[in-house]
Amino acid sequence: MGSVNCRIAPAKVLKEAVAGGITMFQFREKGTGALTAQVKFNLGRRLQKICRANGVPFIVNDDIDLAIALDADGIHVGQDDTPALAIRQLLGEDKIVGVSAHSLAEARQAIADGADYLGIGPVYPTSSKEDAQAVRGTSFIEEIRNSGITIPLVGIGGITVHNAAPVLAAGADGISVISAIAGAEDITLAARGFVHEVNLSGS
Ligand code: 3NM
Repeated sequence: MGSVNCRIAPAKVLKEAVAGGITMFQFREKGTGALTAQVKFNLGRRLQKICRANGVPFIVNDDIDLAIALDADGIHVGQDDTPALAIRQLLGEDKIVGVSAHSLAEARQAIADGADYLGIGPVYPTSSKEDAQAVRGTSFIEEIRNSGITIPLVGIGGITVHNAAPVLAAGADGISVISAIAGAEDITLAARGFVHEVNLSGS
């Protein structure tokens, strides 16, 4: 998530989500009204501190310079961002590299380039990404999983606590969420609900 996804202070959102048991955080400062430059850096640093204090890996979306400046645990890139291969070469083997894939070919290429995990979506309609691709449904996760790909897959796009189970049943190892947690009335409860779904699925 980023500041534009939050109805209250992002640091408070993150703290409440951490209290609910989230296992990874991605700083994604994008979209209309997103922070830039020093203010973006400052927010990233603030959120990273919360993650560090709680043992939650902190990943930066897209912004390689910020990931390096913050010494983030990793970076997540889409197909239009810096290629995963260049990022892997730049960051070395110790950092987490995640890649969004929207086809089996993209998934295979990302793995060849050194991706540690894949974001697969959008599973359901989403309003959190202005340039989201066509909805892929859960069958796309099944297709990727059944293709012999073994690295972790996280489903993304329109996932709520009510529709997460089919995503996990299709073969996702995890669930990636913006609005259903950051925009929730009770953020901790929402995060806890997802943890429950993941635990139920045995993922
Ligand atoms: N990436 P929400 S969908 C950031 O398909 C992002 O790659 C997507 O937000 C992809 O949980 C998406 O609010 C938005 O739907 C996820």
